[in-house]
Amino acid sequence: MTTTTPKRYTVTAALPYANGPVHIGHLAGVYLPADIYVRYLRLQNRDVKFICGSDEHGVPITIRAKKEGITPQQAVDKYHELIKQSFADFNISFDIYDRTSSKIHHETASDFFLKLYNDGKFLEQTTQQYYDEKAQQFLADRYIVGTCPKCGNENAYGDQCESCGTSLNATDLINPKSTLSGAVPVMRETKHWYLPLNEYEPWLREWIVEGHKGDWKPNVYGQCKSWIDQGLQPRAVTRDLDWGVPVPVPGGEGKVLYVWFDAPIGYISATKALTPDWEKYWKDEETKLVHFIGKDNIVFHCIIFPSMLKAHGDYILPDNVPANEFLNLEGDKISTSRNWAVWLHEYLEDFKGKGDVLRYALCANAPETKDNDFTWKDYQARNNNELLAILGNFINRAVVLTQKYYNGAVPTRNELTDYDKVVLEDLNGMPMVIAAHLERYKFRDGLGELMNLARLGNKYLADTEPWKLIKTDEERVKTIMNIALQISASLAILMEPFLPDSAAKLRAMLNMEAGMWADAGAADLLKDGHVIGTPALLFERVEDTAVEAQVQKLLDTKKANEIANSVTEPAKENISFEEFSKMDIRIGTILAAEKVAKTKKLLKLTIDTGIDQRTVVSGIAEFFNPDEIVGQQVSILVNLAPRDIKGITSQGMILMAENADGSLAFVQPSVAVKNGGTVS
Ligand code: B3M
Ligand code: ZN
Repeated sequence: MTTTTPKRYTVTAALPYANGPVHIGHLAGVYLPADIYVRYLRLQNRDVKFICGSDEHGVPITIRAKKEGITPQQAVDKYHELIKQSFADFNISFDIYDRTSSKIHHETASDFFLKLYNDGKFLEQTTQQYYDEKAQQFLADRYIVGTCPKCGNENAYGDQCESCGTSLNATDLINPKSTLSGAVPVMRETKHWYLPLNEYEPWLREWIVEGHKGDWKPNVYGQCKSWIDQGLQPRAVTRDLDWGVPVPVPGGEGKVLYVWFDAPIGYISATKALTPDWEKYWKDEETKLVHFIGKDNIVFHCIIFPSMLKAHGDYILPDNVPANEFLNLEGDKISTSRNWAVWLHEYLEDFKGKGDVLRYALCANAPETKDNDFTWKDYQARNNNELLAILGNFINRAVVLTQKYYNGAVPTRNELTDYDKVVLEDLNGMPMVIAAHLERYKFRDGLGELMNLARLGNKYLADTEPWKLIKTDEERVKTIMNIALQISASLAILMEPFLPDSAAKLRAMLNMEAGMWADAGAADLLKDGHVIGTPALLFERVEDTAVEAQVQKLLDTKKANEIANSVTEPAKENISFEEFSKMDIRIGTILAAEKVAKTKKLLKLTIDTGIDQRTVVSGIAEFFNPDEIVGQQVSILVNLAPRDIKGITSQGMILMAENADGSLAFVQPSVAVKNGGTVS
């Protein structure tokens, strides 16, 4: 752990696969905390580079391309731009958002591999690997699924079980199956290069288990320790695939680097692309390297990449890897394939200009220590009860009253009461309190303290009531408003890492320059006589209709998934034509419909069957409004023996089609048919 202030920082955020858009889980887990951290460091005037980019290799990309019927290159071009734009729209302030298909990256990754190869750091092994005879290809990583030997998850990938986080070799899977053809794979010989992780075990134990105890987050430390305790094995760093960085050594033809070998090197390549000074950020012990990632990436960033860096020898190691847990959505795991997500680009279409609100809701409820749930109700409450009612309300009072009483000029303070002194002291201590949380990657707590400062301001105004005092004690009001304005100005600085758009708005309202962290907390941030700008609302109410529409969108998704996944009932036993022709089915028209009293499901229908007018009781009330079905044609089995249902004699049965979600539809003729027409 670094105790003194490091000379500089290299902060990385996991490179998202360019195989789909990004959603709130990505933002909450990785990019938002990383951005808050970096913005805070910049306000502290620290030398920092914030590195990210698209991960454009590996099976996740080729699978997506195949699904869309495009080439891998076309797929990464498409999603790289989309992801990059989403991050920009949410003010994620990367110094560079690069991509691993770039020339610099291919060279850097290739050279890295060559150095390890030349230094004899790899094992070269020919082994039996799974091969899909139908697809004629070796099955690496996500091309193969099977049961995880550790936790029993039936959909573990060939390189990792996403359920328990364990890193796997394809041959570890129980009941392996090709995801390309569904075939059970066969074994075939192939040569690969392995990083002997077992040799790094003693060093990893010393560096992590002993060196980072109490310093790395418990979830990260715990996972690492348990892997090291279970014993590490050599891990293949090449693959039989045709998409990726080619293996640059003899015998490597037709093979590429494993995506988890090249992707983390992408952090280095991106820094190279950013600045000719890149080596300072990767090779100087006085640089603090921090990786922001999601929990499924822990093994790669804490065990495998550090072992690669160690084997290479020229590079520094991460000082910390503040991985977050997962964010769920309305009680369900976020899933791209099930479209169970709030996509960042879609959010901004529905909530224009409200990027900060999502940043706030996600940070306030961040999955820092355990999985958390995002709900639209919570989102609305965070906006209406916190941003609007606490922060927005305080700023609005301070700015509006200053305009009203002093035409916007900051009044001079008079003698301070004890209460004023306590408030100014609390204000003064706030930057340190928030900083302490952020330095320890506790972004929720940092945000909580920021809101406490706004609460302090609100309480101060509510207690002192300048709007009443103005009639009796104008001098006292000057002091109160001055203090309220100093709190507002500090908020404008301290909220910048969390809410950058709103901070800019507030600065404009106060007519102040962007300040540094060290300026915040001061009692004279706004000088006497300084003229502030015009009041504007920082936040708007989020109405019920807006969040209800989002919930409806998710319900529609759920329904669509249920229908797509439902199993069709198997066919019944054969019957003879004679048996079928016993049924007398006619077309009739509904003449009247009403609910059967004291039942939920039953409607009493009067049907013109062409033969007669008769009563039928039908269990369709949950799906049809009686008024809306009058006049519709239906198919009716007219020779079903009459039955008594709830005291009504039902003569016949309406034929219904049942959808996968249990909803019902009439079986109707495609054009109008004369009542009594037979169905056969
Ligand atoms: N692309 C995995 C992911 O998106 C991977 C991260 C790479 S970081 C070097 O979850
Ligand atoms: Zn597992």
